[in-house]
Amino acid sequence: MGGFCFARKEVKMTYLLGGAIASSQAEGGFHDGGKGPSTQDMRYLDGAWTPEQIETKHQQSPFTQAELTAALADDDTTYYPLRRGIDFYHHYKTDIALLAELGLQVFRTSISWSRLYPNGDELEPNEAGIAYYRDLFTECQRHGIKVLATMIHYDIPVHLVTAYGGWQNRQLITFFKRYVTTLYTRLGDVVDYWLPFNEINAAKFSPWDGVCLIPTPRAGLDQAIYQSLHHQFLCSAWAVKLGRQLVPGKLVGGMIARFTTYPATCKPEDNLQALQDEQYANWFYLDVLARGSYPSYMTRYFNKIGVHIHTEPGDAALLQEGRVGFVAFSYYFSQVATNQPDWEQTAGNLIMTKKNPYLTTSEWGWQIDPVGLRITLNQLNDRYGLPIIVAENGLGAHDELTADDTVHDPYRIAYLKAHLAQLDLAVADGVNLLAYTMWGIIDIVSCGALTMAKRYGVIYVDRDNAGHGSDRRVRKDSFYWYRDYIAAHKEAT
Ligand code: BGP
Repeated sequence: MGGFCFARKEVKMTYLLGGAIASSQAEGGFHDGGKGPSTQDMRYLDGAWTPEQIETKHQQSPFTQAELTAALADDDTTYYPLRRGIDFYHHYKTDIALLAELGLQVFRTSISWSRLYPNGDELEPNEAGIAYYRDLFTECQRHGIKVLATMIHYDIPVHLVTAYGGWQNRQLITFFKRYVTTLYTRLGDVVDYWLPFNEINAAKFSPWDGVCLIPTPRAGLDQAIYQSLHHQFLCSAWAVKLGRQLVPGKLVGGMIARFTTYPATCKPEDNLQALQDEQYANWFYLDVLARGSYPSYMTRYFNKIGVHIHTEPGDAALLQEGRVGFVAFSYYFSQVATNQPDWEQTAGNLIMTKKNPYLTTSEWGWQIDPVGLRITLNQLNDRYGLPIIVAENGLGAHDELTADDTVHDPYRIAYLKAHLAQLDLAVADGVNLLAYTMWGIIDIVSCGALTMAKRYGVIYVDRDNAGHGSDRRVRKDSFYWYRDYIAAHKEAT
């Protein structure tokens, strides 16, 4: 007789434990190896623009090529944190050796498009850029560390903004296809997992980072954001489709910044608000990437805000064909949804959010919520049924180098311990977890705060906010704790 039973079986914790950085926040080497200027190199000009900030800026002229050139020229007299990073470009061999000492199983970093194509629209790549990433990833492999490479972590060559208007221009898809083909053919053998875009929902909450929009009048802002995003969705689909041909067997994924959202009360209106916040800020992006079409709730939303996305024949089929092989997210905090206007606010990652009275916050006001990580993992698993990568998670804090030449960071250990425990619980819940890459495994320049004051790493970097310091790397207490945790995790798998 046929049938099945749910037998008791041991759940294996086979996911990989790792660490993550991004090229624009770590590499430096701003002029080296033929690299062209990227939009993140220019970030000091504008800061991270929220729609509200853009509204106040929209009457200013957008940057001209002349302004950009002038800004690039005074590079040697002024310290721009993102241009200098932590000089990972010149330290990667010793940094990877430290990560190997940590026992890291997977390392996530991004490739700078402007290192491979300084202007973005050239026909041939810059060989020095390819050689750099080949060396870096080969070094990881040599130490038995897998590589998760992000193709675009916010930055694109500046020229693509000044000459083409950035992601609003459909022509960027042609340039991206050239870039991604080069990535697969020249680096495909030394990369294990690919992510076309970091936090693709940044388009909405941080338009300069997400879709590289120069100041746009409020009236046209939503239209510009969603049109740009449509082009990014198509690029992601191309990355999946070309990946199938050029790097068969390798997974290409999609990523959002996850804003786990709870209704403030059991009032139906708060629940409706939570549902819609989730749809517009989170699910929309992964629904397109993982399900391969625009969800129906966005038709209602686009009608409401007056957005009409220009599509071309073949777009819908491409989105279907280019569905991602895994979903990924960054997780730093959870938030509350309510339509009660006077609810207390606090900060979140590049956004303001509503306060949850049951949670404590980081020094930057971000609400610390380990259980929310388990909830999110379950939600993603239920919704998409795909492997999942926690691509970013960590605690930004002020660290102090002590007289005994280390950093005592029990707060970071407590944070990691609490969040990592939720991974095992989620896997026991049935979640298909592929990997966890802790954010800022080595101290890097903070993306939102644009300083070295906000540190995430288990490895301290001797560099201050003004750019002074030896760049010496120092193991923090959390280094030894994470090393032992990874060792025990490996033992258990
Ligand atoms: C994410 C970005 C990262 C990183 C992180 C922490 O949104 O993908 O680049 O910076 O946030 O943010 P911050 O550096 O502002 O603390």
